[in-house]
Amino acid sequence: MSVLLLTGFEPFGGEKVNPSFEAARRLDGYKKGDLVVRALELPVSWEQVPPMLEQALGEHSLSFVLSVGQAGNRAKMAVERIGINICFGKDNYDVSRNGERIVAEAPDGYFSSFPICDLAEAINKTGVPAYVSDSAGTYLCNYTLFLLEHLIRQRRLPITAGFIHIPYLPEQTTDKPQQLLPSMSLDTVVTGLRAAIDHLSDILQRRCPN
Ligand code: PCA
Repeated sequence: MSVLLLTGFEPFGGEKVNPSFEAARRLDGYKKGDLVVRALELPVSWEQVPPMLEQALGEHSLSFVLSVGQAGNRAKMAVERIGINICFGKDNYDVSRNGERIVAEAPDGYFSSFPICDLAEAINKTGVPAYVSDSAGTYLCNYTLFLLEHLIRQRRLPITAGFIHIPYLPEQTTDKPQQLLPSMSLDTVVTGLRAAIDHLSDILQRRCPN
């Protein structure tokens, strides 16, 4: 079996849940063809994420890393195109970044090594709205996508990676005053992520048919 590592984040910004890890947890152990999903929760921490990713990328039989994060202002699932070499904001552990490069000597950005347009289309086909996003921001989600692509290239790993931002859960919007605050149910998010995983499994099958 090949492994797809599915990461989600711990809650941040005063929220009690983060739908990204709730969804990843639901898909832990999901199998499609030769692919099995392993879920991992990442802390919203500038310092803890890099060693965790470095360790995770060493896992035997790893083919894909799909990272997921919450983006409360988005109405659709957003398949991210690029991770940029900049970090900004205060994390859950009171550690701040102020716009410095993530890796001093690395390029300005890395495109996701996933077939992002095909993934957005596969998600849309299941009836779950998705689009290709040109900015993952400058916080921990962008950081994770950038670092994954950096480490994969640096170590020449046979792994591809990508990032999907997801909206708030409906219950996360009840305490907020905005009238037009988008949300998506956990079932819908799980359906969309499963479609993306199934698509990646098909790619694997075509790569190594048996
Ligand atoms: N979203 C944040 C970090 C953790 C998460 O779920 C982001 O968009 O950067």
